[in-house]
This record gives sequence, structure tokens and C-alpha cells, in this order.
Amino acid sequence: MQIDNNLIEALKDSESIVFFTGAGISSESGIATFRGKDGIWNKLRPEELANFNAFMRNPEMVWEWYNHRKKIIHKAQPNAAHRTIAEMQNHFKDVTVITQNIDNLHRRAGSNKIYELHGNIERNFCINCKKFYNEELDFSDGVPKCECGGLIRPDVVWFGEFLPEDQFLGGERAAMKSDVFFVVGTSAVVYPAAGLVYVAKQSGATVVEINIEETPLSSIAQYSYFGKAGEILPTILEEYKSIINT
Ligand code: BV8
Ligand code: ZN
Repeated sequence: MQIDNNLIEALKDSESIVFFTGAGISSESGIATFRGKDGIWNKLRPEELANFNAFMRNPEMVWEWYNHRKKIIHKAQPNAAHRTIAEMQNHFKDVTVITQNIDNLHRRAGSNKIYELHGNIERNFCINCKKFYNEELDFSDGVPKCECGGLIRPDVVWFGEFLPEDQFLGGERAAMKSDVFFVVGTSAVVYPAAGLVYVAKQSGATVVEINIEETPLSSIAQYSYFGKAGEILPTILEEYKSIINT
């Protein structure tokens, strides 16, 4: 995969780098995407499960689904794409991750500036008093309840729910400040998350898309690399390192 010299030049003059990521970056860790051929949404429709009414209608079913995903996520390891983004912190002053993923793999790879737009499957809270329960939950007598009697739910953003303001505003600020904005492994159809790519573009950032196929964003990206993130991101970093060390 030939990396554009102009992109390497743009990286050389950059202080703030942002990585906007979706399920595609975790597929090489064995976590199914949403819309891919074996995607989660092929079997179950998002509004059937990833929304509050579905949870209130049948909390057992929704928890069964999140515990199933949690088991897969706990067996998974960050892949070369997650690790390369973490390593970028050693080469650039300001590296930010804005992710739609709830799988915690960026944090496990060593990234330390992360905005989680859609929450994190490792956290849970009471729908009544909002008390957090982040230890392993006990499902021995059904869906776990809070000491106040309220149902405990995963701290993820469901369809029709607002994104956590501090995470979204933090991501928006980083997008506006970014010199190079990487869009990695997302179909960019879920809003307001996908809107951040346009914020970066309008703020003059160089937009770089990495995906195994074209997406609605391919038309606004200055550079599009079609292939696996776990192969392309390490290549870009190697290319960059080889240039700055010469
Ligand atoms: C809201 C957490 C305000 C839960 C998720 C404007 C226009 C249209 C619709 C809307 C709009 N504004 C709001 C909406 C409604 C809705 C929405 O966007 N609907 C879409 C479907 C049209 N948005 C909302 O409801 C949001 N809230 O707007 O609140 C509000 C309030 C009241 C009333 C109205 C509005 C909340 C959305 C958040 C939902 N929660 N996740 C959970 O995970 O269970 S979304 C979830 O799906 C993910 O987080 C992610 O965001 C999305 C999946 O997308 P991707 O991550 O991109 O994954 P996908 O499989 O689609 O694509 C993978 C890509 O990777 C592919 O392109 C593939 O080619 C590529 N790939 C695969 N392998 C690799 C690869 N690339 C590189 N390397 C590889 N190896
Ligand atoms: Zn409570």
C-alpha cells in the first residue's frame, strides 16, 4: 500500500491528530461490526434492542444481548490498529480518539485521550437514581436492581437518546482543532456522531479515510485507503517514521 507523500508532509506539520473510529477498527479483534456481512444488525434490528423502550419492555432480553457482546469483548485483544493509534502518542503532541465503540479496546491499547460518544459496556447505572455500578453484576436472580429498587442498565447510548454532552463537546472541540482527522472503520450513518467528520472538514483538517470499502465519506476525504485498518495504520506510521528519521 503506497502512502501519499503529501499525507506524510501534512503529518510532519501537524500537532493535533484525531482518530474517529467505528466498529470496523475492532473487527480484526474478532468483534462483529453492525452492518458488515456477519454484522450484528443483520440478525437483530437496532431499534428492537438498542433503545430504552425495548429495555423497559424486556430487560432480560436486552441484558442477554449485552452480556453476550461483553463476553466476546472480554475475550478480544486490541489489534494493530488500536496499538498504532496508541503509539502515535509518542510521535505527536496531541492525539485524540473519538469513538463510537463501546468495547473499551482503545483504552486497553494505551490511548489516554478518548471521547466515547456512545458509552462503554464496562459501566452500568440505575435508571432511577443514576447510581453507577461498574463491578461485575450478579444476574443470579434476574436483571440486577439498585438499592433504590431501580433497574440497572449498561452505560451505552441507545437510539433516540442524547449523547453524553461532555464526550460530544470534547469530540467537537478536538475535531475543530485537528490538523489531520482519520476516519477509521465506520459506515458513518449514525448521527450526530458522523457529523463530526464534517466539523473537522469545515475547520480545515486533512480528512483521511481508512475502510475496507467506500462510504458516504469517501467523497469528502482528501485521502482514502481501502483495506484493513490493522494493516494500513501501521504502514502509515512506519512511512512517517522512516521519513522523519532520514
Ligand atoms: C440522537 C451504542 C437525539 C449502543 C449506538 C439525523 C439523520 C438521520 C437519523 C438521525 C439523525 N439524528 C438522529 C438520528 C437518529 C439516530 C440515527 O443516527 N439513526 C441512523 C441509523 C440513521 N441517532 C440516534 O438515535 C442518536 N441519538 O440522535 O439523540 C435525539 C433524541 C430524541 C429524538 C431524536 C433525536 C444515538 C445514536 C447512538 C446509538 N447507539 N451504539 C450499542 O452499541 O449497542 S450506534 C452503533 O451503531 C455504533 O456505536 C455505531 O455508531 C453504529 C454502527 O456504525 P459503525 O460503528 O460505523 O459500524 P458499521 O458496522 O455500520 O460499519 C463498520 C464499517 O467498518 C463499515 O464501513 C465496514 O466497511 C468497515 N470495516 C469493517 N472491517 C474493517 C473496516 N474498516 C477497516 N478495517 C477493517 N478491518
Ligand atoms: Zn437507584
